[in-house]
Amino acid sequence: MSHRLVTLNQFVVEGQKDFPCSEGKLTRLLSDIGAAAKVITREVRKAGLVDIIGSHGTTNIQGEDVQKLDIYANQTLISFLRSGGECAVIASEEDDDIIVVEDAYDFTDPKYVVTMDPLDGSSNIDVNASIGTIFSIYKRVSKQGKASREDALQKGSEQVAAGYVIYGSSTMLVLTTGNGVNGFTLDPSIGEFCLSHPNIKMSPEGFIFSVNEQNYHSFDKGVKKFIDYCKDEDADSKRPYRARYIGSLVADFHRNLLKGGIFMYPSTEGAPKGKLRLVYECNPIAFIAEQAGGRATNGTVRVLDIKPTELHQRVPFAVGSENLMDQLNTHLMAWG
Ligand code: P6P
Repeated sequence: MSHRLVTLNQFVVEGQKDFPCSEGKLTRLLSDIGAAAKVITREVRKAGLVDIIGSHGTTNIQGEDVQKLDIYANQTLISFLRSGGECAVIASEEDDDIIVVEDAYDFTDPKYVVTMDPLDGSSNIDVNASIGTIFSIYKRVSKQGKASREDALQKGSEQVAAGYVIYGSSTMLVLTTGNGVNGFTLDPSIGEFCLSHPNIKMSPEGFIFSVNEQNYHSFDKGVKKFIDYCKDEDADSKRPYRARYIGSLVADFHRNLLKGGIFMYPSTEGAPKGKLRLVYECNPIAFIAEQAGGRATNGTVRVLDIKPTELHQRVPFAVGSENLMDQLNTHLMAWG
């Protein structure tokens, strides 16, 4: 039986019935993000060619300024969000402070906040490893007038939607609006994100652990003991654990989402508060993980319960399948 092709926009419009008060504004906002992702895909796909037609920061043979891809991704998303009119304020990992979308106020009453990491893992571009765009959507909490920084400093539990785009062997947008997780693969032949992974669930039994063991020496004892547990060669029950680490959060998480596993970026000597950012990376990934049946903590508390105090605040991060999160917690409780 041929499967009905469902595009991202169709899926979100059909999902509007889950939001009784929906006026299509979230639909439009998600459509704007999807459109920006298509444009970013086009540039990412030819990144390898830049050296032929001019390296970053110079002009190419067309005389165009060749921008660093993460700056390009940031400007593309901001442009689509500004013109879409549904976003009151943007907080981007690429910008020091919030971007209040004032011109939207002239013709709409924008209700939403977007926080984003426009292109995470961009250091992997030169080696053609997968990279990603990560985003969260909140309802603004500021009442009237210009949106404020408080709008972007809400707890992750307040997210109305979150997603990421992974620019890998194909471009895929993974999205939750609070009713489960769905994956949409970009079909370049029609230029549409099509539903390819409906109702994604993270296996409650994962066996992949993903951590940069270069930092092992400076991990807390409980983290070391957990890693040793996963690697314990002498275990009577040969544990089928496997180590996988790409060094790109979206790629490492996406693999664990589909196959089960745990990703950790604990605090280290070089990053005592952790490396990953609560607002731009940990909250959206945590929301998706929980919606797929997984869990996400900073080692002690649920990530979505942490109240951000600064836009670029970093936190230690562990996200994954229930069994591995339980094992990590057991070792942290025993060893600290
Ligand atoms: P490390 C990429 O630079 C990034 O921000 C995340 O995507 C990734 O998970 C992490 O840093 C990798 O950091 O220290 O292991 O290279």
